[in-house]
Amino acid sequence: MVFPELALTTFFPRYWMTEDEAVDRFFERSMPGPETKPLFSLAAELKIGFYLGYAELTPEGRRFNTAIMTDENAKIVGRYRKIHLPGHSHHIEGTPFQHLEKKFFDVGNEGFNVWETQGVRMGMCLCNDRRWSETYRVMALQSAEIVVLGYNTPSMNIHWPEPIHLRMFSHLISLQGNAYGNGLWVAAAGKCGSEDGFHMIGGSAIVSPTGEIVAQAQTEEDELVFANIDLSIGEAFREHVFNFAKHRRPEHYKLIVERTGAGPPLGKAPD
Ligand code: ING
Repeated sequence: MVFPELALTTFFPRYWMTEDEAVDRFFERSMPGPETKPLFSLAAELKIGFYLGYAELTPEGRRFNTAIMTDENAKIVGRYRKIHLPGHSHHIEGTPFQHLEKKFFDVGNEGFNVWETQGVRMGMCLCNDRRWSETYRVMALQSAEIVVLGYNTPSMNIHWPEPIHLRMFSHLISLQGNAYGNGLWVAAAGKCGSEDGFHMIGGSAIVSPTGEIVAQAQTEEDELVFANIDLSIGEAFREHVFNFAKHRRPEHYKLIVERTGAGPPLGKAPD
């Protein structure tokens, strides 16, 4: 069961406030905590493992946009702290809302990992991470079979007048292209519709390693998007077209880790 990003609270990075106020109102000090214990108990009773996104305050006072993954006994087997934090940390004038993830959260400090649970190798990420190909490649290089993620995607772009249909298009193509390019199943759950009067896109979906969408939310209401998936489909892609060991040439990829931002071209006239 994949729940969305920041599933326990409103998407509070849309609001300007101090970090202390955000911590007081929206961050979990323990997981499970008193409010989430019933979710863990029911999941254990039903033998359903789950992914849950929430705002994490560590005992040392670090703040992360976090997700946990449990096994079928509601035992936490993995934790992921969001690495690609979109938006800004200063106040932007003249927009209907902010996007202050860089203000309220530290960059995740535990990397992109894959866990073996319930007989499946499963990786996790969060929202904006799904737009970056490196996210999936690092997990596919750990032999992931499925990547699960939650998201909160405002339908309005506060930086430029992006046509609204592109918000759904870029969301889905990020899932489909990267599922295909890494031989992965991808399951993404969005918190959507009007939250405090601010609209977020729906489009929760389950995507096959073929890149095809096998199940997708039809509304912006509460929905269970479900599919019986065949993990062996991914094996075919990882064995042939995306057989990393056979086809990848990391000696030619070094710019990917050497450069953070784009730099000057390297092309030269042939001898
Ligand atoms: N939300 C958005 C997301 O990546 C965004 C922010 C939307 C960034 C569209 C760029 C383009 O879906 C979160 N919470 O990351």
